[in-house]
Amino acid sequence: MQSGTMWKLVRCSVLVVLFSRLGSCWSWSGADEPRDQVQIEVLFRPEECGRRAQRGDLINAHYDGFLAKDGSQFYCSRSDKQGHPQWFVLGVGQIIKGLDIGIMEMCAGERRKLTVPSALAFGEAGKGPVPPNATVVFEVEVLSVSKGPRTMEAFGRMDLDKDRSLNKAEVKEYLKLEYEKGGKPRDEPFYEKILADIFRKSDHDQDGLISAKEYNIYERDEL
Ligand SMILES: *[C@@H]1O[C@H](CO)[C@@H](O)[C@H](O)[C@H]1NC(C)=O
Ligand SMILES: [Ca+2]
Ligand SMILES: [Ca+2]
Repeated sequence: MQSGTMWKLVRCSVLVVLFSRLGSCWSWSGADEPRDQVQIEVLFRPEECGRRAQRGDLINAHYDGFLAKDGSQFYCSRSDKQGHPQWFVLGVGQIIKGLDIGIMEMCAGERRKLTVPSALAFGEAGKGPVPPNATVVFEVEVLSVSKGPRTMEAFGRMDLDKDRSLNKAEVKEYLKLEYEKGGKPRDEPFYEKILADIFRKSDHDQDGLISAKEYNIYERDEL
């Protein structure tokens, strides 16, 4: 008698697990998510929307990543990587494709919710906590949009000693000029953070210099 009750309990919890699995499967396949498009929902747009982000712009943003399937969070730029917002050049593959697409035209202060199919996110393999073929949702808040350094003309101007490569001092000088031109000079730690980010993403052989070739990678399909 007692073992019978026990068995019922076990069976019951197995069923509950089964049903909750099925439930999430159903909502998963039932949700009509396009496989090749980023769904963009504007959550907030400031009344004064300044420069709209374009390919090649230098963006500073916070983003949180969630699995569409169950809403669980897999990334938080407010706490991961020391919690400072991410610097990246838009539209050149420094971030996942879905973000490159979904952040276009955002202005400083704007917030968006981006639903990104796996093909434009972590693909068939998934990555870390993101399982294979997972649709992901990003909540993005853009903090600043500025003209990025990604033109050959800019490269020429940055390369003060004309040795066809950029060291940190040269890039920093350029950034300072750009921010001062925009009427927003910043403090040293600010520039150091951007520099570290730019070099981490662009100096592929880590020799402390961004060569014309390393720089050019981003230019290829702009020409
Ligand atoms: C992911 O999707 C591809 C293409 O639809 C499929 O071949 C593959 O089996 C899927 N992988 C998993 C783990 O579901
Ligand atoms: Ca140089
Ligand atoms: Ca290098």
